[in-house]
Amino acid sequence: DFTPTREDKFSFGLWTVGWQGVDVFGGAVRPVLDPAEAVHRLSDMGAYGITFHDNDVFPFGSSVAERDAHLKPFRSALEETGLAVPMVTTNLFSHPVFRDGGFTNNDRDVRRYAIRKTADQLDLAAELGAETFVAWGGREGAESGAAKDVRAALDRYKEAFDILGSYAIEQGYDIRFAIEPKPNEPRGDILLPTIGHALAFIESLEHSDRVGLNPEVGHEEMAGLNYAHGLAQALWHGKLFHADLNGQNGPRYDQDLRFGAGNARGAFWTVDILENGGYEGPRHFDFKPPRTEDMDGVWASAAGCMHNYLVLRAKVRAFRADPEVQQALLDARLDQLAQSTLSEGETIATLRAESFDPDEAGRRGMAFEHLDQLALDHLYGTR
Ligand code: GLT
Ligand code: MN
Ligand code: MN
Ligand code: MN
Repeated sequence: DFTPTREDKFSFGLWTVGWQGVDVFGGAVRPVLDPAEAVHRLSDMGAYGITFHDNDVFPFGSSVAERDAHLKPFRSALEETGLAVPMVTTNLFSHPVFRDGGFTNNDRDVRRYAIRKTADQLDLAAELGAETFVAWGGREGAESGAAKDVRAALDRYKEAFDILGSYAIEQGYDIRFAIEPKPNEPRGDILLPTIGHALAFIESLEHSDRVGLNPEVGHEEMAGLNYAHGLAQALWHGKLFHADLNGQNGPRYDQDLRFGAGNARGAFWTVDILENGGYEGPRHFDFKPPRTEDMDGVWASAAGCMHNYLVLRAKVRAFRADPEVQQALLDARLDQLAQSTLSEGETIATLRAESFDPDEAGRRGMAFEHLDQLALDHLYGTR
């Protein structure tokens, strides 16, 4: 039975089911989705949470009164359904003022405005009990060389996170920031393009303990990278604060397909690391129901994200529990990889004193193909 429940911790961005299909080549194909209706629909479908940008709920430039008026029905829907708001984020990319980005815009007044806009949204995030504040810097970047001094831009990027981190601490907000890397689109080249770039950047921040990652499937795969490996390294650094799940077919434009579509084998290993790697956060879907769909298709696509996750989770569990897989893991020496290379007290001298025959060791096969075939058999449903 693949019926989603709240314990599965599925959450959706309001901008995903609410995407009207506007792209570079055409306008809206679907009606505006009322945020309160999205809350009810997602709750009925078995999701536990909804996430949003400020301007997904109230228009850019809203006064405090206008903002509250737009938030009112949304808040009521949250109360009626008990749906959580685990994550909140700011739109620093749609309005023309952000044409060159927010935190790293060459214009100083725009950067100051971007920080203020984010602080306002941080207040709302804390009020709604969000644990995570995502920062996707989609407009932070360049199309040309001299236009962006990358080192200065990184100084400004750091400055923004340092200021916002201090603000969150001063306000007593129990909230962590999660940077979402992306290599390109909408900018020709985006700053902090991959998990690795972002991890290195985070270490330079004043409140680095409060800043981690929100990696997205498609964004890593656009760069030809292995998403599950990226998640594993983020976990290793203690930095996997959130995850954007969707589907992608290799290096091309950001497809934002429903989770499980696109690279299905990658999705299997994604679920494996999320379920078995110590991640406890939401399973957040950031997809765009294709422009071919009407609203029925949108909800079918959203249901598909959760269904595919649950199907893959069952397959991953069966794979890990399979005795033949456990033997194959031993044959592939995963138990040895988990062991320290030198034992307590051993030194380089110990290694020099031991006899090792590289030719003999060089003849050993690793037995990985059999192991991977077992995984594929589980994935294909032939085991
Ligand atoms: C935008 C982007 C996503 C980000 C969202 C958060 S907005 O839709 O394509 O990948 O996660 O800002
Ligand atoms: Mn995303
Ligand atoms: Mn994307
Ligand atoms: Mn997206």
